[in-house]
Amino acid sequence: DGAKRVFRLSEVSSHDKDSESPWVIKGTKVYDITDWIAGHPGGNVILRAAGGSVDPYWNIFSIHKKQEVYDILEEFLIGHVDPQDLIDGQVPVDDIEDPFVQDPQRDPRLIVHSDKPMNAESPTTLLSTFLTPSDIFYVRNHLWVPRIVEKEHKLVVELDDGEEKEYTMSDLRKNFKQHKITATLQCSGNRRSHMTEGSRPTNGLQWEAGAIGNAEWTGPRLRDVLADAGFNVADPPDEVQHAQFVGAETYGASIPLSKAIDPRGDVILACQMNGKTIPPDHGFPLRVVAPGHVAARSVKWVTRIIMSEEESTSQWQRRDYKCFGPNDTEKPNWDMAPAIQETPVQSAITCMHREEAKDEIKNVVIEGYAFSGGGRKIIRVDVSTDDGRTWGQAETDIDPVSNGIHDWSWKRWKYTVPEKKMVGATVVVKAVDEAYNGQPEHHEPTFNLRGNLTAAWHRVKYDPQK
Ligand code: MTE
Ligand code: MO
Repeated sequence: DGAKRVFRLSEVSSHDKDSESPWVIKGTKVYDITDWIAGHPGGNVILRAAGGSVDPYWNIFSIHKKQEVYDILEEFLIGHVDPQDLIDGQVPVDDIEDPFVQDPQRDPRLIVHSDKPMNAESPTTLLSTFLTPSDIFYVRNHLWVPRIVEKEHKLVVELDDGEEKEYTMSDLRKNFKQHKITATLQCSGNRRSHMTEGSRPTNGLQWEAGAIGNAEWTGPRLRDVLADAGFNVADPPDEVQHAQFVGAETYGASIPLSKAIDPRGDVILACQMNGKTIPPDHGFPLRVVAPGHVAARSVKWVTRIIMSEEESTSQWQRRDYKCFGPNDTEKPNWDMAPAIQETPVQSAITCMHREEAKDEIKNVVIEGYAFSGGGRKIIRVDVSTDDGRTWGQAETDIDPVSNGIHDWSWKRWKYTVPEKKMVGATVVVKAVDEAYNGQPEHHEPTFNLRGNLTAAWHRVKYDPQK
């Protein structure tokens, strides 16, 4: 029985991150995690603890402190630490550096869902401008914010034949034409809490409607950099089907080759956000912006691009960001569903306020956003103030046209109603894009356990106090 084996700490420590069979200790038990790494939600991050105790890490990454995780670990039990190496019955552990201590300060107006890693959304009342100011742009971090010195930052482009080319930030700024794209980034979990309320509990951060924002991004086209690195963008090799991106803190994701090299796809390596250096939380100094695709593919702090036959092998490509049917509540067969790339039609109400009264007729102004993936233009926003029985059309031409070949930006909309019609009103919004795609009326038919791509009609009861 393997679990009865006893190991000296010196032996455990030889099974470190560079070993072929990494081990960790939890309490005084020893686990061989070799077979867990591929399926571990945080990917290789767990290797930081290899060769020693996982406890100080899990004290920081506290999402691990639940039975479900302990049960998985138990499958990899191989034995115990030799009692002669214990002090007061415990494995002596070194203090580890908390990778989050370097995280930046955040704007106190953000609504925080978790702080290590930082996940915070914009209050929707602040999403009232076409461009979302960077300081209130939602933050969705899976890990810590890597501390990067711009002068030392390198981007490596790895081609399918193994050739690599390296770029500094100065190369990317000076040797390539800089493109300015206005693009909306939306987390696949935006409005997840609405799905939970409207149907059943979902797993994941319970975002309201503020995990979305629109910004101006500037930098070279990915296509141009790939061409410079020697990739044949005009006639790409059949073996290459995906462009994988790796972030400095180990996050990874990929987009299909067709998007990466599309001269009209506007994928850029952004060096700027809203005309300034990108803030640390949003990818300083370099992030991919793949407009029209779910924001999870716009990899922040990008250090490596790999042109590959395969999608990124990361958890965030192969697991989390997928949808299954409403009935699929057991362990899904992850390989059966494609990774989310382009996103469906979305719309939401962001605020309702009484107009300053010019005369006796008082109006309520209802505002919100509407957005569709794939650069598909929003052609209509329908608003109802009687819970969907009758409809009117919102005004959508209130903002400048976005930069970029397709419609990568949300449309903000406005709908004005006499206040007397708003007594007890339930306001509903739904939008239509240029492919005449719409939004589902209810959450249940699109329920998926992970609560991804919540996009049913947004309903809000009018509250005159607000
Ligand atoms: N890139 C890295 N390197 N690490 C991350 O955790 N999160 C992704 C994406 N890119 C992430 C990343 C997800 S899921 C989203 S929704 C967006 O970044 C969030 O971008 P933002 O924090 O700038 O709003
Ligand atoms: Mo996300």
